[in-house]
Amino acid sequence: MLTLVTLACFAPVGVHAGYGMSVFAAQTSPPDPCYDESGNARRCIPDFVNSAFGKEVRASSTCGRPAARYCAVTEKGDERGRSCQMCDASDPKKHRPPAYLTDLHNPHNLTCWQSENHVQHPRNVTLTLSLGKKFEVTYVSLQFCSPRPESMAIFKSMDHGKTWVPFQFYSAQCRKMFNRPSRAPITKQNEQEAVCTDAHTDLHPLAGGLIAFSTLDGRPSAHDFDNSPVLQDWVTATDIRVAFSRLHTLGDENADDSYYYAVSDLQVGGRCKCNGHASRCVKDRDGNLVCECRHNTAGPECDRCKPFHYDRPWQRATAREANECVACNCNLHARRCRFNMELYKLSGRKSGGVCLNCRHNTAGRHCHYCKEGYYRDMSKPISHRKACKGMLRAQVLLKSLEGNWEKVGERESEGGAQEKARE
Ligand SMILES: *[C@@H]1O[C@H](CO)[C@@H](O)[C@H](O)[C@H]1NC(C)=O
Ligand SMILES: *[C@@H]1O[C@H](CO)[C@@H](O)[C@H](O)[C@H]1NC(C)=O
Ligand SMILES: [Ca+2]
Repeated sequence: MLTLVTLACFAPVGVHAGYGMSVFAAQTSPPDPCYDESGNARRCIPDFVNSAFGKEVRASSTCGRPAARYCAVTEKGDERGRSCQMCDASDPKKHRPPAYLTDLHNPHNLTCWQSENHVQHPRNVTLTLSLGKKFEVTYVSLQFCSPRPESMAIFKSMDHGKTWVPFQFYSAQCRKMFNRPSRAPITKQNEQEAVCTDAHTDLHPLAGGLIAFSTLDGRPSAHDFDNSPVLQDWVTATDIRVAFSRLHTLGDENADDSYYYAVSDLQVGGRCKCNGHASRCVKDRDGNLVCECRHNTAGPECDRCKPFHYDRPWQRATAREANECVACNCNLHARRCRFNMELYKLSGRKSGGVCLNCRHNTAGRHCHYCKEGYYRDMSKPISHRKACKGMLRAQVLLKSLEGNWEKVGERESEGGAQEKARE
């Protein structure tokens, strides 16, 4: 829990840290973290950020339209009281809009989003946040202005909101609400499964409570994340949804205006997902967030090799191995190539690129010899545009005759050698 709070404090700072540095950066262009001092590719990853910061959140219910009274329950010793105020969406002093979920979090001046009163089970209230691209999410946290919910769930989408899978459930009654056991252990067999816990579901504290879901906490392969495609997939999300399923009540159901959900801060801590091939994410021409891909990779998540770099299959970078994409070797005679798995395996997993449409009268997998009817000009390197020369018909004939004579010569000398050996 402590680490989560620390991370949460860092996140908004990171968002602003870039500005002061840019002047300096203009003078001495900073080294590219995706390459070492000798220019060799190495793994690089974007900064850890609160990816929810400043983003729009859609709330299925928000108070103040029409203006309505709400009453915070207070406790002093054994005495319970109510402190009532108005929520009015048309009054900037009294509104509690979803934008307050992701604004700058100032603990001395909390700004809270708030739902309508008493949207109670089986009805729910959802908050939906689009991250705009794939992120690797480390935690999702909520700080409440109301008591924490009796039951809630966190979901994620990996396809921009088309489908959703549960990330985590919280409930004082896991079995009844979500049909799951409480605090079920996570094993290697179910690392990609959401669990339900009854922790953090107390009515107390009445305000200021925190819910922090750490995506890797308690998952056995977390220490070997590099080698766990299951967990890499588990932490990947394009969208986050929080569903508040059930309110705590105090048994005085007629005091509807005492029960609502209110949250001062929603954070989604993580890194822009670039598979180890980019150190930052930027807006593209259409305003979409994309990785700034290095290592000859391309795609929104650097999830494929860029054109002409198909000599070995795409792979995620690891701490040990950058796994950069490698250009096909076509001796400057082709602009396109494709990957061939058979050849790759035959080469001992070194090279599988096959050049397409060799030009300049060349042929072969690497455009490394002259096509039929052309001969090699040995005064030029094979990568030269004129390394392969055309021949007249008569010359072709002569050339092939020459070849035959050479073969005859070879055979004769072989024969000679054999005879010598017999002697
Ligand atoms: C608290 O935040 C609100 C909303 O951002 C702002 O209008 C108000 O002036 C702030 N109050 C203080 C005391 O800083
Ligand atoms: C929330 O309520 C809506 C409308 O009743 C329902 O369609 C949706 O499935 C519910 N979501 C969750 C996560 O319970
Ligand atoms: Ca806030």
